[in-house]
Amino acid sequence: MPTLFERIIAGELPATFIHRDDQVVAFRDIHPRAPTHVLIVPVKPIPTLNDVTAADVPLLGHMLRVAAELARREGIADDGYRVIVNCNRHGGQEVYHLHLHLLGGKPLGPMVSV
Ligand code: DGP
Repeated sequence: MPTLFERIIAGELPATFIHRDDQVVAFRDIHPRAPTHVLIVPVKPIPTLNDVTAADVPLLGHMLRVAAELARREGIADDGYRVIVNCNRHGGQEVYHLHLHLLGGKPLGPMVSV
């Protein structure tokens, strides 16, 4: 079964894309938690951060560079932003296709609410 994000990448489901290259896409989150809320998603469907291998290290570095470039393009780089990876149940992961959340555009408050 393809993941939800594989279906978005394939164009089977709609999304607002702001970046696409041979390794990574980025599109706006359907339920934005901040004025800028973008998901940076590898084309390769790695389920969780736990599944990353040594071979994926360049891909993860590329994802972070894309996040920083998109932050600049979104105009949030200087004020600052947050990049999040949720992993598994306690991390609140909903979609089991690795992704970065890029959040910004307002003060984001404490890192974790307890
Ligand atoms: P996570 O909890 O880290 O797995 O985050 C999954 C995010 O994916 C969540 O913030 C909502 C977003 N999302 C879920 N379904 C869709 C969708 O169909 N389109 C878009 N653009 N985002 C989605």
